[in-house]
Amino acid sequence: MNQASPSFFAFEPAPAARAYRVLDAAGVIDVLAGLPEIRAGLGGAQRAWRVRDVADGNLNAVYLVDGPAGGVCVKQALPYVRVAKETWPLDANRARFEAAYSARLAPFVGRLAPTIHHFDPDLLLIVMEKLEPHVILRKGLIEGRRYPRLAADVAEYVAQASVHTSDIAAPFEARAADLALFSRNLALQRISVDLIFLDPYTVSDRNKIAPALEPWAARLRDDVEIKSAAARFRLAYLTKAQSLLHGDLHSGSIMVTPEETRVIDGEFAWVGPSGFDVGDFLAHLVMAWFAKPFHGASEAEIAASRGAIEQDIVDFWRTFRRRFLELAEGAAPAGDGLPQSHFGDPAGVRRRSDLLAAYLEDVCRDAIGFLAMKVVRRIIGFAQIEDFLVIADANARALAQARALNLARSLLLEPDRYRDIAELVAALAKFDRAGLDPDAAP
Ligand code: SR1
Ligand code: MG
Repeated sequence: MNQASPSFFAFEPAPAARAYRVLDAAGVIDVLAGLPEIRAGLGGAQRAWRVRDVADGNLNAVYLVDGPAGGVCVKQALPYVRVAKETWPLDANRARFEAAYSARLAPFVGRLAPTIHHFDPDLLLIVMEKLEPHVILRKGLIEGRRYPRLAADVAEYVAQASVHTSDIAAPFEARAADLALFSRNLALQRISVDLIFLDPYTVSDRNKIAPALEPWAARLRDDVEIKSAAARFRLAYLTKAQSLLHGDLHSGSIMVTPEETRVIDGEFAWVGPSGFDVGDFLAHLVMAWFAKPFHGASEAEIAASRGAIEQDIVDFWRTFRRRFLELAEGAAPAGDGLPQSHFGDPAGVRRRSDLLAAYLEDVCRDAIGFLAMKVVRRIIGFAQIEDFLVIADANARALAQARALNLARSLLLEPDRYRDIAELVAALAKFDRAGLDPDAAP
């Protein structure tokens, strides 16, 4: 296990000298066999190991390997976008940023992320804890399953990252190191900037637009108020370096059981606005809510699933806010932004609390905008989500998506209506009455 190794942070790829190659299942086994600790953990002879290709996300190869004594998960960054194959080349060095992100957050998030056993900087391959019986959250939500720990666990994860990698708790030298490292994660930031912040508001060959949603796509391209709001959040993403972000905290980046939650896939790591991950997670709960009636469940099951998602939205928001303030109030004196030494007397302590509360309000306002932009990008952009894609009837699918777009537009144009999370939850039912026409908002 070399999670804390400084080599994670030494970003000096020399492609000609490196032994990178795309591994197949047999190649994965051979690599693991050469790692004494992993070999011991799997147990038995190499020929007894069973390997399964379980790649599910858009970008990487993922294998589960089981031996008589245990299992591991192996993730290799491919030199292209997996779902587009060689037609979309992509720098495989993204694995370095994922490994570095995991190492940076491990002291704060502990068991809320998988344990990293090994990183191979040549093969750009991460060997990590095999999560079992965990499932990808998105699949569980589509099946209508309940995860009682989810909201509190993800809130804890995001609050820990938001405080401990910010100027509230980290010395500026550590912040500068994060910026120096993660600002080089350019290939994946190009994807985020294009797919989230630019493509849906313009004509792009990458956009996938259902015919019934063409009027919505035209509205997003033509409405200067929507585009201005989008520009504000795009600029925030590019300039507001508050804390280290996961950068892709959707329901495909979280694995769950009813008892446990693990955040995976930190390859989009970026130092940016703390509201980004908050909004991303909420956006995917909101979209699961709008898609739910079209997943073939009974009325009672739909109502129960939606009620659970609403509760998760509220619990996540409130727990994030509470934990952010608790962590920030107690933050080590190392942070150079709001040092406790400057606010020592009782009046000063109160003033520091006020400043932290204002900081948090700003994070939450940003989160609402990013939530909206994440909804838009999953419906008008390239990387669409199974929550909607499993709806076989194209009209029904477009209807669910149009309802989510109605909410997103309102969040962008009327953010002050959503200062309390209860207002956002109440708006779900309102926009659930929307049709396909963007001019006929409820
Ligand atoms: C090229 S597809 C990229 C998308 O998949 C990832 O999961 C991210 O959401 C990204 O935007
Ligand atoms: Mg991913």
